[in-house]
Amino acid sequence: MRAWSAVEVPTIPATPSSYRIPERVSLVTTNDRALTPVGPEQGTAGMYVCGITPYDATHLGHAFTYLTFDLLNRAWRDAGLDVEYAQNVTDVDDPLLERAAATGVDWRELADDQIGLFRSDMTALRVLPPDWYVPATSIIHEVIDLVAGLASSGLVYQVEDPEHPDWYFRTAQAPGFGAESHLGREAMLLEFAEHGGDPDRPGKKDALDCLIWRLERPGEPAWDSSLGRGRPGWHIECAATALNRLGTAFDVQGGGRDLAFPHHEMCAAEAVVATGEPFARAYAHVGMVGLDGEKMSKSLGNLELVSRLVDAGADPMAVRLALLNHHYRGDWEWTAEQLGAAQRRLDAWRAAVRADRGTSAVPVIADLRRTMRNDLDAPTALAVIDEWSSAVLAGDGQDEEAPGQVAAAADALLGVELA
Ligand code: 5CA
Ligand code: ZN
Repeated sequence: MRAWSAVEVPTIPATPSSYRIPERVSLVTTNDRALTPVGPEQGTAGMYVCGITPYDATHLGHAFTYLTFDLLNRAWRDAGLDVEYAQNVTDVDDPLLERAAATGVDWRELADDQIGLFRSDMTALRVLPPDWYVPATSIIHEVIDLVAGLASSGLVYQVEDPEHPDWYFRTAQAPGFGAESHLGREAMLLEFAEHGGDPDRPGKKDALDCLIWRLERPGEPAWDSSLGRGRPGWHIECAATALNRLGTAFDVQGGGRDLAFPHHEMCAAEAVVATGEPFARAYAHVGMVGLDGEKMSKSLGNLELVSRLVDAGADPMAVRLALLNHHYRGDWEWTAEQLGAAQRRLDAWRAAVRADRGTSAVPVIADLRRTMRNDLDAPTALAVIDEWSSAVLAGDGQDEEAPGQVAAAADALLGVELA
């Protein structure tokens, strides 16, 4: 499936080597818990970012997550790497089917509508599209093949439930289990219950075992398979999607912080057992965006939507700037004032890049590269451009090329189009 409209990324002038910039992009990864270079020294970086469950419109929390990995994509490209990027769409899962049933809408129609909205939001925000945009319903055969690969490990079984003997995987038996999240068993059980797991289901061999194939229930979509008619579990969807496009040991798996456990740990457990190789080399997680004192979430209904802001007249580049004003790893709360402040910043930057001349772009570009390669420090990058644009608006500098060069750097590294 084509993801969304491609975005042209301008090239920015090279900075002289006297400006020392780290060669590699580094992140504070969840698995290493320290600043770690991510991506190869040269060649192609592989990135898998967990996509939406399309039952409600894209909110600013989702947008913040995809924007974060867009910054990583841009930083890698700027550092001279090619990037292979895959993203899934969880277009068959409990919350989607429950919402469809509750509202009397066909689940497929609901999913397609929401996928459409998501794509137009991503286009408006100038997020570079993934190379593969993969609905779960399009890879059922890949899931079945992966389960077959897992089954030879002896870690796959049918739950003791005569009515619904669904298929499970003995997650906690996987080599290296826990190395991504660093959680102890008690914390894992709590997180599992909170994020789509079923620790209390009778008939499982271990509370942390995860569903890999759910047998058909009346009124639910189902596909024929060697495991019986049914549909995939959640983690196996992402494991199959990533492995079959990026291979094993790809560079980064990303998503919001709510996916660190169980989702990413369990994807990795399945992939490691099926292939004997590591899944992602690094895991990166984005802080939760809140509204009115709670995490913004579809289930709570406390949402601010990209599409609503844009329909109400917001410049999508101001929405992007408002999000970029927060470092990706922290939790933060959305307020309407942040959009006003971002619009004022955007106006100032646009006025500055329209000037005939300004102070040199060379140190500005070096500082932007340095800050973005250092754990995607977007708030500091914004301050770098603020300083340059204030100087230009105060009449400083004689460099006629500087305004165009700063505009190109803001676009290439931050995705903020100023022209
Ligand atoms: N389909 C699964 C991933 S395979 C899923 O979690 N879908 S989602 O629609 O619930 O979330 C999509 C992405 O947005 C995930 O990476 C999730 O971690 C992230 N996300 C959800 N809510 C927030 C929030 N409030 N702040 C930041 N990121 C969020
Ligand atoms: Zn996922």
